[in-house]
Amino acid sequence: AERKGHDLNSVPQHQIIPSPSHPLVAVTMGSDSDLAVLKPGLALLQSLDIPFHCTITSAHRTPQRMMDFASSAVDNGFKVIIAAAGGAAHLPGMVAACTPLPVIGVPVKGSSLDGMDSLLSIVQMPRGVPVATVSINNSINAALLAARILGASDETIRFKVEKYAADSQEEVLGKADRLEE
Ligand code: RP5
Repeated sequence: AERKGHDLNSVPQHQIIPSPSHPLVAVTMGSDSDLAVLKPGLALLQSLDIPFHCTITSAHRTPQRMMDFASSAVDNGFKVIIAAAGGAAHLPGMVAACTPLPVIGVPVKGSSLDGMDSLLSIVQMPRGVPVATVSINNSINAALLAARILGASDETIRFKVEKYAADSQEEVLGKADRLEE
């Protein structure tokens, strides 16, 4: 697989950056306009030391590229796919149809319908082809779910997921303490 990832804030949106180790997570999106929504999740994957590959595959504008991406995902060594799309967001479902890997769908809020179009398009997959759907624009949860899936068979990643939860708890407890002072 092409390798890409890490500091996406500092590079042009399509540029590929070498990853130090083999990417476990493939992240795809229907358009470069989805990247801003994905960035927090990509940063989180990076902070968890989970290598990822990031690309654009539009289900309707580049259908062959999308199918090639999804159908080669296993052979390319990926374990989980995150797919983000907006509008009539068929990308996650189409990707899931072309791979046995777990697919996490991120509904992207577009300029109309407050993202409900994307949410319902992704969450309402008919039986037989599952897409694990996170809430609208919630790439953080997509990254964490990918980490949990990987963590089921990778102790190092599982520890990092547990540390993330512990840190979140500490943050809330700290806020509660300051509020009660
Ligand atoms: C979808 O259409 C993309 O996932 C994006 O969320 C939306 C708008 O795409 P652009 O018009 O910005 O390319 O396919």
